[in-house]
Amino acid sequence: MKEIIFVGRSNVGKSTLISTLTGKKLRTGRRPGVTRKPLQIPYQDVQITDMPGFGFMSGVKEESMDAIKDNIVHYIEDNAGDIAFAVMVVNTGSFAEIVDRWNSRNEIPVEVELFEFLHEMNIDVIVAANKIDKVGDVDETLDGIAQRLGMMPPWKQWIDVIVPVSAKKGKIGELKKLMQKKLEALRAK
Ligand SMILES: Nc1nc2c(ncn2[C@@H]2O[C@H](COP(=O)(O)OP(=O)(O)O)[C@@H](O)[C@H]2O)c(=O)[nH]1
Ligand SMILES: [Mg+2]
Repeated sequence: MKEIIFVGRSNVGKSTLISTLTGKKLRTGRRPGVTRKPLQIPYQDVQITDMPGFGFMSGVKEESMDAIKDNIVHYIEDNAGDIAFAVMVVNTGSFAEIVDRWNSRNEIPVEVELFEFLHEMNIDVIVAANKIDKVGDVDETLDGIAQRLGMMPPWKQWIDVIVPVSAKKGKIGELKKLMQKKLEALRAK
């Protein structure tokens, strides 16, 4: 069966977003790292896979965080043929700061690495810019995300890639539409 993978840093709202999309209750929480193993949830004629969150988690050793990243990469490599597309969920308000912090240490931010890896694997990516309810200047912030992912601002040039959402407030209409468009293209193949 075809699947849509949801990836992203811990605590960005992946599980909340999937719950809002599917109507199925998933464990969400303030405590990062609740989702450790890929979790499959039926969605229309495909399945959604809630991937473990990567990045810093309090109480989790650095080796375990690397292991989680390796698991995600292996999962994608092993299942590439079945992956219809990916939804990369980001916390809109903190994305730029986190990416800049990594860059200043001359390290590639995990989300940038993953975004590029998915493209190398020929997997289409939707960037769900979540927690938009907490952002003041939406356009400026989304421009900053686009630019850091290698897409020339303004972000409005990339409305088929970047979609602002608020999983918590149930504002996910545009994401649903974009997912639908991709699923229909897939069915028509
Ligand atoms: N303000 C706000 N909070 C959100 C939103 N989506 C999720 N959250 C909160 O972010 C926290 C982490 O959510 P969760 O779905 O567990 O993140 P995950 O680790 O990526 O699966 C929870 O406290 C959610 O209620 C959103 O759109 N806006
Ligand atoms: Mg989760």
